[in-house]
Amino acid sequence: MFIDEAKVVLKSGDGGHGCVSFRREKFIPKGGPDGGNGGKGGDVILVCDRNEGDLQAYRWQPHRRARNGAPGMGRQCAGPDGADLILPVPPGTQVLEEGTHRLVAELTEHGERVVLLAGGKGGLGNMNFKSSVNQAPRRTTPGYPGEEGNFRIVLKTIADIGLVGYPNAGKSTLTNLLTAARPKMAPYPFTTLHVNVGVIDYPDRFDRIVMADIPGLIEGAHENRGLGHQFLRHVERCSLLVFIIDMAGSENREPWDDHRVLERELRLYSPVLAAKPRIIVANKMDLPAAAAKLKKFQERVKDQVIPISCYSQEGIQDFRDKLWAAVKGPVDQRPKAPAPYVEPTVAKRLAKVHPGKVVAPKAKKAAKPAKPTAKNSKKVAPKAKPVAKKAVKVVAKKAVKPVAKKQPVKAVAKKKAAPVKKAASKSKAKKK
Ligand SMILES: Nc1nc2c(ncn2[C@@H]2O[C@H](COP(=O)(O)OP(=O)(O)OP(=O)(O)O)[C@@H](O)[C@H]2O)c(=O)[nH]1
Ligand SMILES: [Mg+2]
Repeated sequence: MFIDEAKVVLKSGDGGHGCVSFRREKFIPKGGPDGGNGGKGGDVILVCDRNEGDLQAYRWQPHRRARNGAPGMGRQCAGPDGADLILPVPPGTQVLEEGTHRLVAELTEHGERVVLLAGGKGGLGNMNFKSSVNQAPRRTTPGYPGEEGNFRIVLKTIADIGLVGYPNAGKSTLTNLLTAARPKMAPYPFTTLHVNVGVIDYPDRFDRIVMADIPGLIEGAHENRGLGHQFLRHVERCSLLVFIIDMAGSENREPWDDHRVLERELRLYSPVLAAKPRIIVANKMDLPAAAAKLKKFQERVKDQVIPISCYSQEGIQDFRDKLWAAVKGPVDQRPKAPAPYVEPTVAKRLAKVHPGKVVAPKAKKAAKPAKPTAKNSKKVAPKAKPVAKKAVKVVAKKAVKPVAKKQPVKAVAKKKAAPVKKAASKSKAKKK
């Protein structure tokens, strides 16, 4: 059984008491105080261990305590410290204070250590209180008590991708196909009853992507129908959600309805999850009804859809590559978070209150007619210009050219030629 939540009562060790003791040795009378200090109580330490799968151990053994420190001893010997209580937890574990729900610790990296409760300090033995005026002190201090607390340990799986979809959409089949994980797959709803984490290897890129397959969601999951929302916490940390949709509608549902319900259930679970970037995968494309439904789906849902078939393995390689680009590719090419959802009724009310802000589509409609007013005519001028130019050219060709070019040229030639002839006749007269 997969356990992802447990309530625990933890206590760190008490410190050991200080010791009252006096040195007693042959030929050494009144050897003085030699009572040692008490040992420190053990801490309660959480250690993140990737080999831990879930929190089962804490469900069956919720009361845990670290060892107390031992009391001090004679001959100035300190008591041994109490052993720490080491609690291994899987990556992605959160520790919340019971009652207040305050987040106390969060462990995500393998090997990470958090001291949850510190052990009590040991008390002082009487050797610490000797002085010139008190050479035989019988004074000691008691060890400090350890800390105690009630906690709720919650596991939120760490994965890059979370598969979200209706039961029987093919989430586990896809996980089986792409990763070495082997979740159970069968043609009945709720085959998967807990989270399965698989790793998609990209040996050519020397990298990998971690994928989480969670139980299917159904309409009303927020009212605890089906397995409810409880497993959605395991995809809260994912950087990308993959919606798996049965595009063939093999369960007598329409794929666009599935998509709408999934979106709604995510919104009702948490706005953070609803705002995560996502890609839509159309599965079961090998079935005859799928192609036509995909067309209709894309008319209704404008987001990009990746068609695949886990059965014929069509589109799987393309999907692998797109996953890589969406998770590890350049940041500007990754899918963007969807626009915040506004309920249609709220949108109507907002449009009334802020008419200028909310009505972007109406503003576009108003801009289309562009009546020929005085203002508009200026804007339209660039279109009118070429027409005007052509008209001018036509006029120039037809009417102006023959008249304007020929007549003035002849006139000028006559006027210029006349003075030359006159000048030539004058020079001839002078020579004579
Ligand atoms: N024809 C066809 N059947 C598929 C395809 N992918 C999955 N199936 C079948 O669909 C059924 C359900 O598949 P699962 O992978 O168990 O579905 P799931 O989404 O994990 O379902 P839950 O675990 O119940 O949420 C199985 O019988 C699969 O063989 C596909 O591409 N084509
Ligand atoms: Mg499954």
